[in-house]
Amino acid sequence: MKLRLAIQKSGRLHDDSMRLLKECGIDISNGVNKLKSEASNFPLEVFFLRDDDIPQYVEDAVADIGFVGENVVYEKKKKIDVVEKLGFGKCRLSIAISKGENYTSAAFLQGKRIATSYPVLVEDFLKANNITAEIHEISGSVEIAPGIGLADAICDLVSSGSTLFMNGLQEVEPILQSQAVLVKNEQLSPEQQAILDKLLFRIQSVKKAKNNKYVLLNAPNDKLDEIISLLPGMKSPTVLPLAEAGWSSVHSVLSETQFWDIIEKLKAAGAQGILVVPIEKMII
Ligand code: PRT
Ligand code: ZN
Repeated sequence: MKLRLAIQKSGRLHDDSMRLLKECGIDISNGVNKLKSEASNFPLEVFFLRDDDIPQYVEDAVADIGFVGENVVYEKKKKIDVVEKLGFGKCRLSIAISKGENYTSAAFLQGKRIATSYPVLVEDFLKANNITAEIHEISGSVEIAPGIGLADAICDLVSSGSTLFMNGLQEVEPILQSQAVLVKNEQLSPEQQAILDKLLFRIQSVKKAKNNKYVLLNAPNDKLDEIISLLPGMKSPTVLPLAEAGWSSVHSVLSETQFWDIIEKLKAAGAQGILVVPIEKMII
């Protein structure tokens, strides 16, 4: 029994999807022109597909699970479960209008023409705001639509914002925050679910490790209590005596979000020789 995973064949999510599998210790030979590939050391078969097709394949149980952007999942409205956010492919789906125009609320869009590749999500947004507008579905280069007179506004994915900027547009309303997620078929067998649980355990360990750093520092013993109180750690920090009398080595784990804040406080409290080391996996 193998679990069948669909990932993007090529494009923005492909490399990060392959990297995540690698970080989970799963070896897959990445034949660029292959439709599928088998892991040599995990019960997983990987299908390489267009991202837009992944929700349908998972609903139809051609694949059991998939890695795909939330924007695609919610646009396609297939009967599949979103199981886990994967932490890559982050972007937002936003309404944008020409730079010179003044947008104060969604009412701006009343009666306007909106070009997008996401007609379902735009329709949902308009409905929720009681607005009627004309949706022009186009499949690519949405950002040029206002310039050629095809639309008054667009709704497209944005990450850095430079595409909008280069086309004289301004982002005025994010309607969905998106990142790659793991989706699954609604009716996995218990055996399939067991394999998925193993994979999820690994993915969560990789994600936790990425969000945390291992910190080692030297502390004068008379400051130990204060320094330890600053460290959240997994349990309590590890404290080892240094060869030099009156000093200890303290080891702990800090999350990325609190990191700089705590490092500054540690320095102020007298910590020295602070080393910060990436963590590869975190099993807790
Ligand atoms: O061939 P296939 O159908 O599989 O690929 P695709 O061309 O449909 O998709 P692809 O590879 O472009 O994107 C795959 C997924 O990556 C999307 O569905 C999103 O979930 C995610 N993603 C993250 C993005 C972006 N960031 C992104 N910036 N997808 C597209 N863009 C585009 C956007 O459409 C716009 O043209 O990048 C441009 C904007 O980028 P900035 O940086 O200029 O703002
Ligand atoms: Zn696509």
